[in-house]
Amino acid sequence: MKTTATSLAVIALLLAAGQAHAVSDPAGDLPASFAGDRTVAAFDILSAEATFDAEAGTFLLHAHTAGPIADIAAAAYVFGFDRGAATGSPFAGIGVPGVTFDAAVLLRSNGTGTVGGTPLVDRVEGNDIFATVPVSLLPSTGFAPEIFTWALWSIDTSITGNTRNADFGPDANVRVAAVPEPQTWAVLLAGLGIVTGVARRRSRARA
Ligand SMILES: [Ca+2]
Ligand SMILES: [Ca+2]
Repeated sequence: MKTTATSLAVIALLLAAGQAHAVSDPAGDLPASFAGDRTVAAFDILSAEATFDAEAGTFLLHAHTAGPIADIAAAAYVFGFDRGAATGSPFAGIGVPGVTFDAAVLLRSNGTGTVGGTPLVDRVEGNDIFATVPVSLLPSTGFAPEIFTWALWSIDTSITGNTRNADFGPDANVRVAAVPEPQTWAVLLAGLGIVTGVARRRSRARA
């Protein structure tokens, strides 16, 4: 019975490992420095994720906001990546010292974006914006793609300078998630193997 419970716990972990790793951000936390319209909910990031799909060779980007995105022409979302060569804290002056990047992916509310000088297509659905970026457009500057770190910030494109930055989520760089996560799966499957082996030995011992 105990072994069955452990097996179920391992299976639950396996299922959890297969899910995406969104980073949550509080509602209503726009920095005081933001010079745009603070009542526009599309600027307020509630969660974000950047996932590296090694098999497809792509980064999957997703932001979820407190309000509809397509209605706000000036809204855009920047995923800043540290590919290995980022230095400094460009937003320390507005109270966000933990964000650093050496590449930026810009996603606009009208379904277009850019990475470096290359145009991108993004997808806006209600309060969500998505994009798929080939790893070839974010070449390494020192890190392997699965250990790139990133942060997201929303901007009002009608404003220039750092007062256009509406919300940061996460407020400091985090590592990309990976799908599938080979090490995680290997460890969990090995764990399941041990649990199954123990159960077999116990049932043989009882017989
Ligand atoms: Ca927020
Ligand atoms: Ca925030």
